[in-house]
Amino acid sequence: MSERSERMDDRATAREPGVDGVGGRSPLEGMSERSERMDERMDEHTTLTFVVPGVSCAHCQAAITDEVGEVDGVEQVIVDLATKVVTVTGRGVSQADVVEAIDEAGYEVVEP
Ligand SMILES: [Cu+2]
Repeated sequence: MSERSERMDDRATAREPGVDGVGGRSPLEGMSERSERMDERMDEHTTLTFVVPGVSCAHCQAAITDEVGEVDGVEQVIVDLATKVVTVTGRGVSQADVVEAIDEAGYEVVEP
């Protein structure tokens, strides 16, 4: 453990003499690492939202819930009649697949 952190300090000192005691990482590196982690998490568990203005009643709600529910990886579909927003959660869900499923149900997704 201590050997490893010594090495990291050496590397940080070699590249950026000013950075000391920040774990051997520049702020920029920290940012890219964070966004990589977010990508991994998105692959694990995804929440996607779609605006579907054509949704107006319980029938629309059921049709979209059924169709989108069959998309690979989808765990939950919430169709909000008031906001016309369809919220899909699941694992590794493809946005294109959901749009297609909503289309098959007879509704159109628009850009927010
Ligand atoms: Cu309806």
